[in-house]
Amino acid sequence: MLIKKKKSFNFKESLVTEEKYYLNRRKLIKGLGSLLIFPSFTPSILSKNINYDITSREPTKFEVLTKYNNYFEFGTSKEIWKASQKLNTENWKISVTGGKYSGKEISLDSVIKNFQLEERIYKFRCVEAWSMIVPWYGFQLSELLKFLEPETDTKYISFKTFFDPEVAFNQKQTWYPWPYQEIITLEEANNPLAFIATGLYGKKLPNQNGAPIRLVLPWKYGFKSIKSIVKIEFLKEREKSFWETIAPKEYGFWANVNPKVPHRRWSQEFEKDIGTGKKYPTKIFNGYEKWVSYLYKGVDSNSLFF
Ligand SMILES: Nc1nc2c(c(=O)[nH]1)N[C@H]1C(S)=C(S)[C@@H](COP(=O)(O)O)O[C@H]1N2
Ligand SMILES: [Mo]
Repeated sequence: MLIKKKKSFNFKESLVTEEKYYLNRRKLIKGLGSLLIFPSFTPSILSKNINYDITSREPTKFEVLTKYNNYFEFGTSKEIWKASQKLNTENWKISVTGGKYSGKEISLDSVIKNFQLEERIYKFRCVEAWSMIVPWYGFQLSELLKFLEPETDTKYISFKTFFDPEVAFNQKQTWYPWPYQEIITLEEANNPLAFIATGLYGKKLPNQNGAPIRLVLPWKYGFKSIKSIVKIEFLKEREKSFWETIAPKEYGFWANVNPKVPHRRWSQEFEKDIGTGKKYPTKIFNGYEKWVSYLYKGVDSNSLFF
């Protein structure tokens, strides 16, 4: 798989770009096909994310992406965007257990400098049967792993969100197993699709979307894509995630998108685009099968989804 990367990412330019620019650029990319040489005047971000763009659906509008969210720390409704503004994302630190930086706190700003930011337009599918098309930017999770140098016998990687009930009022609900935690295998984490987002639509990630740093795993149900990460741990054994602890039969460890395995309370055969309201058939691995199916060879297909 070819991903063209350029040394410099014109960050300032992307910050001032408008939604329309993204829409038009995407048309341009689609129209020209994947083996194209970009003319020299093309901004550098144009050379990114061609290969993983699997949908012809238009990116969901910024207004929609940022006003319809799941972020349980700030409440159980979709309207948490205001409440989430209380989170201070300045001077963000991530503590690491395992690998080269074990026991240390690393500053997000200093880590990000080591990576090339790139844009990825991904389809994002929530287990609640809605979906959206998001122009994320950030870097490949595998880059971060290279930087963190986990021990060679690492099997799983765990991510945790902050715990601060003073900031996120729903964390006062003590029956939830806070903090939010998600775990994936190291092999999954090294898949080129696994992405760390620090922004969307060329803008810094809004708080409600998981600022300042979140995971994006487009072939899995949305709950695996954990927001506002403060802790990364390299594990030799699997632990239970947040949702697996709450309802293991509904939100399993693998959580790979699969139209054939219904949620206990609804079908997963279709999904509704939150921007247009249109319904689409759900695709296995959310349409990313050709990049990820090798990860699950020899695994009982039903066990993948809960
Ligand atoms: N920390 C944390 N991360 C989270 C969640 C959450 O409640 N808390 N919700 C998950 C779910 S269920 C979904 S569908 C997506 C929603 O991402 P979005 O609000 O950017 O669309 O975030 C996921 N990551
Ligand atoms: Mo979700």
